Amino acid sequence: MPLSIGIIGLPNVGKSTIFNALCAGKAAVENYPFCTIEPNQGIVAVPDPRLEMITELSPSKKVVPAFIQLFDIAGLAKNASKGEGLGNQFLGHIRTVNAVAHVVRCFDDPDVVHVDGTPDPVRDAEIVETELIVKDLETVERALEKIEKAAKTGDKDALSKSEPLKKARSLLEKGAAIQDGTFNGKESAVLRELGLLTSKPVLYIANVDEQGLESGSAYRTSLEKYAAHKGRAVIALCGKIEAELTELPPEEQKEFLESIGRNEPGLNALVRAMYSLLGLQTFYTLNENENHAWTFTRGTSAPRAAGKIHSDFEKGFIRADVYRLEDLERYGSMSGIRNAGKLRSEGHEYVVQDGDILYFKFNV
Ligand SMILES: Nc1nc2c(ncn2[C@@H]2O[C@H](COP(=O)(O)OP(=O)(O)OP(=O)(O)O)[C@@H](O)[C@H]2O)c(=O)[nH]1
Ligand SMILES: [Mg+2]
Repeated sequence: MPLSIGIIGLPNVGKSTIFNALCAGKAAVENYPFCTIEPNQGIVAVPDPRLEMITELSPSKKVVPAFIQLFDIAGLAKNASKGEGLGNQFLGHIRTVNAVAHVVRCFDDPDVVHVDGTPDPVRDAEIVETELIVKDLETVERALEKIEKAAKTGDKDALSKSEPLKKARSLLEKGAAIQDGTFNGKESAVLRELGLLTSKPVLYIANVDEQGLESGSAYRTSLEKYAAHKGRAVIALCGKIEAELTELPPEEQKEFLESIGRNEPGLNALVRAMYSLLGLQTFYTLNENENHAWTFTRGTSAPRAAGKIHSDFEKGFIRADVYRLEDLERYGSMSGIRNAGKLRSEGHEYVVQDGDILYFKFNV
């Protein structure tokens, strides 16, 4: 399964609207015959202009993009961490995802009820974040209690976990997320076992109205300032417009986008931001049968990258021929690139770079 993002936020802010728009109209993707696996779970292709460009220059019968997995998580109310409503159960769903997209309402609409009367993006974001922090604090305290009991029996292993947990506790007590702290490798390993909610990378989605989209708004600006302060990204889009867009046939979609001065749906930028939030990069393989985008994390060696395609490729790895989209644009084909002396041949130690086009040579 691809890495996953959980869509979170207060109730009624547009999470499901955005989730459904993300999953709409992408049903026939190979390997994932149904985008929406369950009503609240979907697999989404990553819109990739590089893959499109590659396919224009070097057509193939099939094109396989990269994917991410999405979860639409029900709204978190104040005191969700205390088990109020269904909130507590949904906090559990956040535990299983790799990163979080936090939808914040930045639109006025008297027809859409806001849990606290009117939107206030910073207050609203903080309500949700506080719930996650309170829940984490509870988790850490429980773990510390266990450790103290074990330590009394002389369990050295338990004792070694105590310091990282205390460090996490004091961070959470200050109202900060685990993400905002600095933990070394050993400390992180201890915390990882607990699956803390605030340890996951966060991206904000400002759900704006048309004006907020075109020229910005006070709501949007306040969220952007808040996010910048935390070193997090914001993607602004209008859930309502995105949902309407998915209903249109491609031609009309294009016209509509042009009429609002855009060349692609806001969802495309959102999915790319999610992909990079997950720390993912892409390499490509191409031939006349299939142009394929493959997902990897920074620091992956050429043989490991080959292993993503087939374990035999990794076991029998000899070398990888490497080139870039720019080379393909310039010389037209891999043989053109080779003839120009621009094809690089890399060995076991090579660290794959985002955007590399690879051709593996291997023994079986
Ligand atoms: N005006 C306006 N309304 C929106 C927008 N996005 C969503 N809505 C409306 O807001 C209401 C709630 O949207 P949902 O997507 O169901 O909200 P949610 O966050 O999933 O809500 P819960 O799952 O109950 O927490 C619906 O009536 C939507 O039509 C938007 O961009 N503008
Ligand atoms: Mg919903």
